[in-house]
Amino acid sequence: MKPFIISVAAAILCCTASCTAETTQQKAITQVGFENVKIQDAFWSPYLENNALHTIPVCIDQIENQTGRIRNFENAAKRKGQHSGIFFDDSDVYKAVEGVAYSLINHPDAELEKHMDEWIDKFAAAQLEDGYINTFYTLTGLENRWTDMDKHEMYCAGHLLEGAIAYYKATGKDKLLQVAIRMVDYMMETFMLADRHWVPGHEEIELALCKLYALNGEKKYLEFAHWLLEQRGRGYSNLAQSYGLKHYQDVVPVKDLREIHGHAVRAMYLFCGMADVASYIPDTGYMEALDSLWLNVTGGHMYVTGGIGVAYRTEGFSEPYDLPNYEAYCETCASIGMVLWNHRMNEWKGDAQYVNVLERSLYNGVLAGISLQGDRFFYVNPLASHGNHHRQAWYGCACCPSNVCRFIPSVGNYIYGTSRDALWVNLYIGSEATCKVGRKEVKVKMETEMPWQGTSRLTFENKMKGQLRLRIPDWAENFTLSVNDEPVAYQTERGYAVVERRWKEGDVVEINTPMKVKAVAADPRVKADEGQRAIQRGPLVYCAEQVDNTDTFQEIAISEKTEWQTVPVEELGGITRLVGSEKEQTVNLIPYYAWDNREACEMRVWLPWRE
Ligand code: FUB
Ligand code: ZN
Repeated sequence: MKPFIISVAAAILCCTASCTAETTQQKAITQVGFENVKIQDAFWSPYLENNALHTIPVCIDQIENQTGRIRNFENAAKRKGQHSGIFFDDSDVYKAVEGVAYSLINHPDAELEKHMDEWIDKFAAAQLEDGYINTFYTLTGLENRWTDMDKHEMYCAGHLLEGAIAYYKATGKDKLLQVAIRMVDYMMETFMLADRHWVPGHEEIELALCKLYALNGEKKYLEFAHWLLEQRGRGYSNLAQSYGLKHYQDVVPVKDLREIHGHAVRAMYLFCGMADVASYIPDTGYMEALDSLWLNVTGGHMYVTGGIGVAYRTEGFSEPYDLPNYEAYCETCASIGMVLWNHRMNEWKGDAQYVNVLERSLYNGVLAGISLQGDRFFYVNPLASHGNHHRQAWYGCACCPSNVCRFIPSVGNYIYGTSRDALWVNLYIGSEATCKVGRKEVKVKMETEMPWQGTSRLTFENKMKGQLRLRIPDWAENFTLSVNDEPVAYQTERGYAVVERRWKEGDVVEINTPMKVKAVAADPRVKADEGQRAIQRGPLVYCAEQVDNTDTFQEIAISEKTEWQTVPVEELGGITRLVGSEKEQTVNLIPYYAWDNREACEMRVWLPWRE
């Protein structure tokens, strides 16, 4: 097989039944939440199982036994004792609760639920009379609360709220939700209603407040999210001391943001909050800002893996096209943020370009952050290593493991969407789903061999009148589409193949997107990738590890003449290897997400290219 050479332009160039909030702005798509999607997939099911079997137990053990995170809550409840760890460690505990909640939907576990109920009792006991909850300030001096905008009080509250909503949805229990709402009400009274300025130094609360509004329809929570967004960029903060205001996206009002700068995870969570608020409140100007920012991020700040945020010191963005490989930071949380943001952009626009980026970040940037067993994690995800990187069970700053814990079991969120008269398929992941198209409940089943082969079949389990919109991945140069084995007419709209008809129970739609091995060239302005190519097949970016190229690693070079073979193997969870040969030379590649699951060794995504 010959490589197909492309030049990528850029850097490598909810409503559920319980929703009562009104959407005033017309979004193109409403996601089908993971709670209505049962994953049954050769690639993804092991990830969900490993999350339940390994990731959640690792997080619980670290939170409870190896670190003092639960003790902090116990001490806060007694209002005495020491605080241990970092000032925002509470957030990891809430993220683990969120992960458990999502996991309980696919993997019910009464004992685990009881365990979480016990944690929740401890959180409730640590809440102050006025509603404030934060173990760091409760134990180090309440007189200092709300004095330093970078101390993540609202960031922790946002994760509390997200965890509480997830736990309520999964179990019907609202004790944690009541704790979270009391904290939110207290924050509203302290700031918005008291006309006191506050710029959260790490965004997160804004998107969480929108989730609360979506859950209970109480407009004041949406207004609080809007108010917080409008606080930014107006000179109200005390954030400048350490990294400068750019780091915190606090230089101009958010509607005027046009170029990306600052801390990557903060930016992603901010953009999610902006998209959420804009979907309810007209004329915010937020979507115009997000359109520019999206072009800017994907046009000069994103790695071929969908990772973002190159700089170690700031965990943030650098100059356009400054994308070093060995030094790439690419925090796992930032890739998760890319998925969350691009998902919202697609909900707004119904344009597959956002899912193309989402898929890139998901299969490469996010999955590289987790070992195949689900028990070890990367915080930074470089695109080349001298063998000095190795996944760890935990980190002093543990935002990434706890984020992975909640992200993996919610991957069902990104597969299907609906609009008044259409069912949208965004990702091809084996699953059974119940979707609301207009007023009609539609059940579908997807079977697929992705990401290894490009054939996917969607079966209607009841009838539906309307459009089926199937995303055509950007890596597919062509595709075929059939219904019940007969070719079918379709139109192409914003990256989706649209087929309209009266669908009957048992109708089978098959989409076939052949996967070629592609040699991807970077934008010439990316100096770090000069004279090199990255290999991609389907959504997966590949890499060379020294362990597979023992004596030849330093001499690896590929060219247009390299003949590629795909070799499915059982190792590393059942990957498809790529073996490239030219004359006497052979190069062995594995998917980037699977690297460092054996001994620590050299690794490269960008490989020398012989013209
Ligand atoms: O500050 C909270 C989290 O810790 C950030 O999102 C990560 O980048 C890490 O700094
Ligand atoms: Zn992180």
